Parts: sequence; C-alpha cells; structure tokens
Amino acid sequence: MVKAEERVEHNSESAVFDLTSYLKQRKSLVEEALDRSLPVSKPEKIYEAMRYSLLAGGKRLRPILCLATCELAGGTIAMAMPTACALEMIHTMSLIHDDLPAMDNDDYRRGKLTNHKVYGEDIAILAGDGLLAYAFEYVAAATQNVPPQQVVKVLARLGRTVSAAGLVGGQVLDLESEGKTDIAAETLTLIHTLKTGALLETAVVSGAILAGAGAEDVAKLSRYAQKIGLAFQIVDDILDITATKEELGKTAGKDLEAQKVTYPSLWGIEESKAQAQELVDGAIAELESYGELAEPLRAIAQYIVSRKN
Ligand code: GRG
Repeated sequence: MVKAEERVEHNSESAVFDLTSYLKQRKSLVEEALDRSLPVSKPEKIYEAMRYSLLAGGKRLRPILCLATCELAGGTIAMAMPTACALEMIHTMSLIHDDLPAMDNDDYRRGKLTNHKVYGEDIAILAGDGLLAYAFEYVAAATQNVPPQQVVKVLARLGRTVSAAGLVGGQVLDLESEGKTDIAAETLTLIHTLKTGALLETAVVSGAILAGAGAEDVAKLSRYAQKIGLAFQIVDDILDITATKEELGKTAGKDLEAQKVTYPSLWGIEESKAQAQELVDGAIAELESYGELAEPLRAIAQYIVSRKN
C-alpha cells in the first residue's frame, strides 16, 4: 500500500509513482550488493566489526540516489553499484566515528548497539578506517563497463568529499561549535553542507558521472542535491525533537540535551518545516527538463521532508 505522503502525482496523465515499492526494491538490491562486497577474511574480528555496521540497515539513501541518477543519465544499475556500495561504506564509517566517546558518544545507531559498544573503541576506530580505505579500492577494482576517466573522476570526488573540505572539515566545525549559543544560521548551514550535504551531493553527482553525463546535467543535479541535502539536515534536526528513540533507532533529544544550536532552535519547528519544504520545491524545479525520467528523484525529494526517521 502506498502511503499518502509518499504518493507523488507528477501530472494528471502520468501514472502514480510508487515510492514505497521503489525504495524497498532498491534497498534490497543495495543490501545484497553490500553483503557480497565485503566477505569475511582474516583477521576475522575486523571484518566482522566492519560488516556489523555496514549491514545494520538504515535507509540506504545515498546508494539509492547514486543508482537513480546513473539511470536518469542513461547508465545502468550495474555501472553504479560499486560506487553506491562505496558511498554506504563511507557513510557507515562516518557514523561509527561520530558515535565514539571522543565525538558524539552514542550507544545506539540504526536500532543496534554502536560499533564501539560491541567491539571496543580500538576496533571501532579501525573498522571505520578499514571501511574508508576499502570504499576507494572497491570503486577502482569492481566498477565495470565505465570509461576509466569517469571512474577516476568519481574517485577524486569521493576523496574530496571525505576530506577537510568535506566530512572531516564539517565535523571539526561542528565540534568547535559545541557549547556556543551564538551560532548564526550561515555557520550552521556551512557545517551541514560539509557534514551531511557533501556526501549526498557526491552520491547524486557520481551516478551521473559514471553514466557519462555532460557538465550541464551535472550542474543541475548538483543544485538538486545541495537543496535536498540541506532539507535533509533541517528535517534531521526536527526529528531529533519530535521523534522517539524507537523511530530513530538512536538516542532522541540529543541536540536539546547538549544545548546545540539547530535549525528549530533558530527558527522554531514550523518555520524549519516551511524552509525544508521550500528547499525541496526548489530541488524538484531543477529536474523540470527530465520529465517522467526524474520521477524517482522527485519522489525522493518529497520523502526527505515527510520521513519519520
Ligand atoms: C570521513 C574520514 C572521515 C571521518 C568521519 C565523524 C565524521 C568524520 C563526520 C561526521 C559525519 C556525520 C555523522 C554526519 C551526519 C550525517 C547524517 C545526517 C546521518 C544520518 O543519515 P541517515 O538518516 O542515516 O541517512 P541512515 O542510518 O538511514 O543511513
């Protein structure tokens, strides 16, 4: 059954796009590929720790976006799957490190105990490092039927995304902002653009690059991704206040407890919701030239504001 908030009618003539089935099918394809991507080897302990977090569930939004833009740009799922898996390896390693006592210090993630709670801090750090290194190896070694210069472009983009110009830099700014109450919306947006937006943008753009998309399409899709990335983070901040631990699969209310500046703390919940919806509308407007082909990306954008976890 298609949930009302996930049903997207593009126009009166087009069929209803069933996002629930689409996400379910794509998630299961990605999870099978992730399982195959990282078999247990020796030393077993580190492979088990890496697989524990990599196969712990989650929405798989980044791989799903990568596959969707590859198809939109005329490529196939097979061309993008190694990169889709690598995006999830990078995302997962960032969650493992983010949950460590030295950072956010969380006990639960994706409804399970965090990596360091099960394997200890030393192994959790190494599991993150192992996933990060393997993500790059996997794109280089497993991508097939894509011209090598396109694979190199994706590898370069992934490198920049995790670097001090991306996730690492965003995390540093976030750590520096802790305990400060005078953070402006612009600073908050910079933190989230680096911490959350950069990987979502790379997910969207990589799929297009692998399919051989031109500069104009890459630019349009980048703008789509930047807008959904920011909307995603605004909704994340709202959910931290409104959702339960069970819905989130992790501790709720952490931002309030840490007295962190968030979008709802600056704007209030209703205005934050309105801002997120405005960003999603803007993202969808970037897809106009693609017609029906972009239906999955439109529906995913709407899902970002209606999601409950
Ligand atoms: C990248 C070298 C390197 C180190 C990591 C810790 C760190 C540096 C960065 C923090 C990045 C971080 C945790 C950003 C938050 C991103 C975010 C909104 C996560 C939640 O994503 P969802 O909702 O989660 O897609 P699921 O579980 O569904 O995948």
